Amino acid sequence: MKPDILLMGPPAHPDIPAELERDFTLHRYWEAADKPALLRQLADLRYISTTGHDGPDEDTIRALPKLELISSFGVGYDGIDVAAAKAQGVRVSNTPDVLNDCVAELTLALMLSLAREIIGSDRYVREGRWPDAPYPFTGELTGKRAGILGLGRIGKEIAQRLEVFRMDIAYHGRRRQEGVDYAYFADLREMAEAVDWLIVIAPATAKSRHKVDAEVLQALGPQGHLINVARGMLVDEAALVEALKDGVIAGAGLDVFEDEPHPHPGLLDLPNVVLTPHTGSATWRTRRIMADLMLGNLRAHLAGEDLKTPVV
Ligand code: 8YV
Repeated sequence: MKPDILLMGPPAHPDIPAELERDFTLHRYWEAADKPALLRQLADLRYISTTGHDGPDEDTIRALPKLELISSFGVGYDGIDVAAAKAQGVRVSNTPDVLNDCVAELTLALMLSLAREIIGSDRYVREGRWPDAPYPFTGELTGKRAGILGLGRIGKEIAQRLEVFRMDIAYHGRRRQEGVDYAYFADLREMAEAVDWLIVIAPATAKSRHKVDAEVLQALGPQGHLINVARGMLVDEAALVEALKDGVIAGAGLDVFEDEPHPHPGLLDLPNVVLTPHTGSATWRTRRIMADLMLGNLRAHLAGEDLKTPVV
């Protein structure tokens, strides 16, 4: 008999349910009308498949005393109570590294589309305004200064791509990194003041909530742009809307939001923002590799082998 597995939220790749069903009997948590009843029915459950946003939370972990592994799809795991899992001896795995290129690519896409006003230009052509006058000049990335909040694995891929644009690169994080030549700022506000582009790619933790607040935006200044490809909670979205409206900063490119899938309504009418629906890793190639790694961790555990990419 196949063991049970609980899929917490909608699959992050369309093939995941069928692929899980090869080895497991699949239960869909988010679709269950009576979730406590489903957890009672699955009291002997050993495996969970999830993403970094769909849990499980502490109560769910506690309701499953035989749980062995939470295999998550995605690098960030802020939606999973890892401390509760650890306390109960439950392993957690994620899918780091395999999405670095993809997220870095979207970061550049947001930056280029803001700097060169791709969306406004596209509208200009479609609206038939080109014959009347050329499109107004725009900014560009070349030679500008970028500050990366969170120079981790994805942050470094972003930095490499920015080097190609001959941008001056700085970073802020808990500490200066050995062997990294980019300028280090111990203070985020000071970095924001020194750069034209502030790029957020740090993990969501209790300490990183609203790290980019009104004061940091003020420091970024009227020529400055904000990019967030990490988690919405790192940026005070209400303060960002005000800053964008009042010209405190020039613009923003956002792939993530505080209350997904509901961006702050104030963002929707602003011409100086580019919004994408959390698609940093959402390409066929990358999502396939992430799915393989999420499934690979489950299969490794089933076979009694080491997890490929453990969190705890
Ligand atoms: C998600 C992400 O995995 O990796 C992360 O941390 O945020 C994404 O790649 C994706 O949105 C599926 O939930």
